[in-house]
Amino acid sequence: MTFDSLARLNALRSDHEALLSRPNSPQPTSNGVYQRYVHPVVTAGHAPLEWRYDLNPKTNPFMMERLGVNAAFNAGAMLWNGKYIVMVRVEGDDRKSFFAVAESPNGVDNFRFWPRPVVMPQTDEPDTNVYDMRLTQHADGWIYGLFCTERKDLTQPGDLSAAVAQCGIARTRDLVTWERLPDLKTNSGQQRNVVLHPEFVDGKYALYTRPQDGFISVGAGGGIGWGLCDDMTNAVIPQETIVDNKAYHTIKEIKNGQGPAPIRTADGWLHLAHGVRNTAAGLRYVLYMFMTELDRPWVINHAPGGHFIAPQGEERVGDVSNVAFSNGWIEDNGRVFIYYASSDTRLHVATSSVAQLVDYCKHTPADPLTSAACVQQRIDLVAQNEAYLAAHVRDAV
Ligand code: M1P
Repeated sequence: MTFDSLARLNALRSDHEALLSRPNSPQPTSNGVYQRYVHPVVTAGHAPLEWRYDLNPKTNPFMMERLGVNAAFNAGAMLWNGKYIVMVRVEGDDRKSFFAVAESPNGVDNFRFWPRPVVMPQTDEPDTNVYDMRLTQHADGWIYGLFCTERKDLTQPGDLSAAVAQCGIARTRDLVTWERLPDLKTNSGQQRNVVLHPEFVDGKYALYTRPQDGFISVGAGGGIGWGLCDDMTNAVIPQETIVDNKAYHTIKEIKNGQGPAPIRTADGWLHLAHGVRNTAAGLRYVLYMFMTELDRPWVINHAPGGHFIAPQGEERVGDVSNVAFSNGWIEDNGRVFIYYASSDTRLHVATSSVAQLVDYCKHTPADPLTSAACVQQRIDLVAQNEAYLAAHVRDAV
């Protein structure tokens, strides 16, 4: 029996091209806040064949996948040369993540990876794993990538799972060549989900942080923090203030974290974040929104209750099930493309607009924190609707 490696390669190429060029379309229904799409925008299958296969039939006669890609998810995002760019967390079969840029002409389909993954320079303390890059086009002219760098916790040699998370920092002018800067220094034991605000505040760089005592558990503290630093080439936050706390019996009871850098609007800054609660089936990650004051981006003035996006249908299942996570969105002429990943497996888009998101934040009631108060919210809504309908019917007559 002979194996036709060329035929197999041709079949692989044609399947890959079909996936990459597959049109995406809006789902038939929407909640009026945003529009989900039928297909994920980036999956493990989008990774170029050249990253996975040795294409030489002499050295790979069975055309086997040599370096498998397991998942493509949690992506930073930005507009770049008129294209929609996502900085994807690509995870190999070996569990290590790396960053890679994929670009699309319209933000909802035809995402194609650039030819090579990002080569991230190392600090003196090499990363074991890197993930979840937040891209910020800063007023200083640089594009910053802030990400989680994970290393073994050497103080616990007997515990193979003991790890330390810190905020890695790199900057670029072209998304290809990266200058690695020292990790962020704060007074917290560990950090994840750190995001650079796009503008100077009081002449300083401003960062959203997520202090945590342990690698998974945030411990007694947690919440979304805020701190200022003088210099991103030696980023130190001497004082960190929690501006969005986790709270009992809410969608952010266990922990939370800032998503992408906030979007400036005439009404204030739009923020997207994730909240985590515990359940009998494990942690559940959902997305929520809030707004902060324009001149004081650390002061929350609108906090709609409940989740904004929760994993739905097939999104609920993956390597880490029941997770919706976002670290990237793009605002383009008032239209907003929200890149969210499901269950640590694949990347989706939901589209909305600044007008819709501001309306959502300003007019969605806050979480009243008890069942009785929630019932009252609905009673009030029903009464309001009855009054409106009565007036409307009278007007019509
Ligand atoms: O597995 C769910 C998410 O867990 C972490 O987020 P957090 O620090 O808020 O718990 C991150 O590892 C994230 O990448 C992952 O999606």
